[in-house]
Amino acid sequence: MMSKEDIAFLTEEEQQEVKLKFLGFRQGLVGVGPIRHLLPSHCTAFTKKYQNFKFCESDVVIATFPRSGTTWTQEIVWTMRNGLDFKTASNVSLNVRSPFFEFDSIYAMHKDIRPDLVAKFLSRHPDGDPKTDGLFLELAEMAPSPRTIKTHLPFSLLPPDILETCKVVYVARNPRDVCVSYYHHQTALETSEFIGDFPDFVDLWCRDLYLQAPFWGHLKEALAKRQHRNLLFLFYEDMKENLMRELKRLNAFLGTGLTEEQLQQVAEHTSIGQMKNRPSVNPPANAYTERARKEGKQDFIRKGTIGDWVNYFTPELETKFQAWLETGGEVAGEISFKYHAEQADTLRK
Ligand code: PPS
Repeated sequence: MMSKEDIAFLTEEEQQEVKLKFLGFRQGLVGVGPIRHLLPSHCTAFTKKYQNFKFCESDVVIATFPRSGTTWTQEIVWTMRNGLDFKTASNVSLNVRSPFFEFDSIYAMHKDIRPDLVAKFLSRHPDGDPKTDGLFLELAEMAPSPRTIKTHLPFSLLPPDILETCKVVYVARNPRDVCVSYYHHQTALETSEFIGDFPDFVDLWCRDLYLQAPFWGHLKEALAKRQHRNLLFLFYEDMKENLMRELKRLNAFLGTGLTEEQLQQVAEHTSIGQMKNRPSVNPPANAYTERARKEGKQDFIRKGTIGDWVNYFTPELETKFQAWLETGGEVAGEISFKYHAEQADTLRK
C-alpha cells in the first residue's frame, strides 16, 4: 500500500461529479503519486506492487497516455519481436500477448472478470481473491519472454530504475485528438461507462477529472527522460505520416534486425483496416456497454486519423480547450504537436 501522503483525494463535489458521469467508477477516483494520476480508488491495493515489479532486460514497455496509439504500437512491437508470427497474432488476444500492466486498478470492481482468467488464477492460488490479489499483474509477470507490456502509468508510478533495466517505447499524440478518442472510448467501454456528452467530457478534461489524468504531467515526466538510451519517443502523427520511417527507428532501437520487406509486412499487418477486423486486437463484445452494443459503437479501434477533433470542437469548446492547452507551459512549448494531417510532414522540434 502507498502511504497516505502519496494519495490525493478529490473534493466531495468532484467525487460526486465523477460518480454521476462515469457509471463504471462507483467507488470514485483517487490521485496517486506526484502528478496525482487518477485511478479508481481500489488501485491503492496495487500501486506499491507496480513500483516493485521486477522488469528484466528483455522486456519492452509500451508507455503512453491513453488513446495515443498504444494498441497500434503494441501490435507492431509484438510482431517485430516475435518473428512476424502472424498466426499467433491472429489467434491469441493482444491482452495476453502484451498484457495491460495496471488493469487490476482499472476494471470495474462491480463487474465479473472473465471466467477463464479467474479459473486459471484460482488454479494457481486456490485461496486467492482474483479481484484484490492482482490477477492482471500476474498475467504481465507470466507473459512469455520476450515480454511486451502495455502501461498508461506515468514514470513516477513505475519502478524508478525501469530505464536502467529494460527498454521503453513512449508514444505521444496531440491532445485534441486524444480528447475526442478518449470521449468515445470512455463512453463505449463498460469499465468507465461515461454518460455525458462531448462538452461534458471536455469540461472534465480541462479540470483533469478523468481516468488516468493529467495529460501534461504524464508527458512532462516522459520528456524529462527523452534522451535516455533506453527510451524511444514516438509520435502518433509521425507514425501516420511515414510508418516505414518510424518502423526503421523501432527496428534499430529494439535490435530486431528486420529487412525492409519484413517491415513492409509489419506495416500491412498493423494497418488500421487490418487491425479493425482482427478480433484478437479488439475487446470482446461484453467489454462494451449495452448501449454501445445496441448502437453498434464497438469501436475501440475507431478512425485512426489526425485531426478528427475539428468535427467535435465548437468555438466555445475551442476557447475552453485553448485555455487548458496554455496550462501545458514549458512542456507544451517543448513539443509542437501536429493537429492536422497536412502539417504532419513538417520538421518537429
Ligand atoms: S487505449 O485504449 O488507451 O489503449 O487506446 P490507444 O490504442 O492508445 O489509442 C486508440 C487510438 O489509436 C487508433 N488506432 C490506430 N490508428 C492508426 N493505425 C492503427 N493501426 C490503429 N490502431 C488503433 C484508434 O483508432 C484510436 O484513435 P481514434 O482517434 O479514436 O480513432
